[in-house]
Amino acid sequence: MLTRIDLRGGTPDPRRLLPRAQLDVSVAVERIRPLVEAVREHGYSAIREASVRFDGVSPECLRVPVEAIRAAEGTLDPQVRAALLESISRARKVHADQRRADHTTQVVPGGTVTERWVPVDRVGLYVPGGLAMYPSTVVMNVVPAQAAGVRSLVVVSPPQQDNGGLPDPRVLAACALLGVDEVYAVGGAQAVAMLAYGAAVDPAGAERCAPVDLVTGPGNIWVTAAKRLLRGVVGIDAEAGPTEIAILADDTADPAHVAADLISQAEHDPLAASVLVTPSLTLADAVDAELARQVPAAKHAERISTALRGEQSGVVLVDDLEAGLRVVDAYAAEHLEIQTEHARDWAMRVRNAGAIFVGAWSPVSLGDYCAGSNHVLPTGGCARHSSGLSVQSFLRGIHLVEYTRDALREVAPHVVTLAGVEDLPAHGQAVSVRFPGETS
Ligand code: HSO
Ligand code: ZN
Repeated sequence: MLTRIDLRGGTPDPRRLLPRAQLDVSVAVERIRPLVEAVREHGYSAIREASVRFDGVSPECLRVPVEAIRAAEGTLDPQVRAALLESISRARKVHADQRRADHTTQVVPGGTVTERWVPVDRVGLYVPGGLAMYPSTVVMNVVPAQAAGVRSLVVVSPPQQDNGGLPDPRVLAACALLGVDEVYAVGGAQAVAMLAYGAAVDPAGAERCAPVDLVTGPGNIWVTAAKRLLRGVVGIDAEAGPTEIAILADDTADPAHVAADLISQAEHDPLAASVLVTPSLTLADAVDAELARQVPAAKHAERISTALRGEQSGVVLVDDLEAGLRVVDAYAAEHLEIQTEHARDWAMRVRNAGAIFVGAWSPVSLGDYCAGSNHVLPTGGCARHSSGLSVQSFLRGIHLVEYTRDALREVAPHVVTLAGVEDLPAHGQAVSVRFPGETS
């Protein structure tokens, strides 16, 4: 079922040969540009028009009433409620440990630099509502923002036809469980534009969504395009593309588990990527047999087989695990599972991955919901330079520079010299003016 890519015998540049979807966000950027402009100019009416056109429904007042958020929590199935609370409490544990303390470095006697970690003031969290509903994504966005100390948090999520134009009730219930009460029934590029520019949210203009400082959260290609277009007007966490799983496995892996894990992420999207990297032909054959058995039995069989047959998925055969390590590093997967002997040792040597799932008992879907880790992770190879969402994503480090007269005087000649080298003598003057009569 999976395409085979045979890299045995070695290859100088595995990155070029690895399967990966080519998503053209720049084309989407041009398509949404007029809509983003319209939201900037006309606010409410442009948002409403886009919602009706793309979602087929929209409430007149785009802000979800607080009573509706509470009511959604009231209708939550007790089992779902318990699972969400477990997910929240595990995520809170991990994210609370990520908080950074301010730190002062004494550079010289009388000269210090303090790094103050200050939370972003107002954040907009995008929660998708297309092929699947993601109350878990509310948890993964809100928990780190709250742990960072963000004061003003707003959630946007597309209106649903079957919920009277409000976002999915489970998404609203998750907001209630997390204490978020500012929610808008807006999705797509128009939601990102509303967050970036701010807008009235009812026909009379009585209520407004104030602009945010940072937008986080995954979304479809239109959301991604709007984030790219508006980066700079507003802060953006990352561009989240279709989900990916890579599995580095040897003969010790259970093919039924490997197949189930590949299927689990393929379930998200026909463009999702599932990649197995293994030196074992026996395992590759066994996983293929398992896929042939498990995929037809899956609820979303069509979506899954499209994803697995797509150019972005496949089995990569390698000479040994050392070569496999080079391949997974070149791929830089959003999620990497290591199902090998001494899995932790291999995991510790990986350089590029959004998150690593170690051994037979840590599947990606545990991390999607209840491991305590975050599931908003870099895709499309961005794990080479970026990390997943964390408390750090919502903090800014501000340097406090504090020098005494003596400490400044001591370093003054160096400042004056460097200012001269750059032909910016006024820079030097700003220091020497403080020490009249002294030549430097
Ligand atoms: N695997 C997705 C997150 C998710 N899975 C949400 C299920 N619900 C991207 O990390
Ligand atoms: Zn998932």
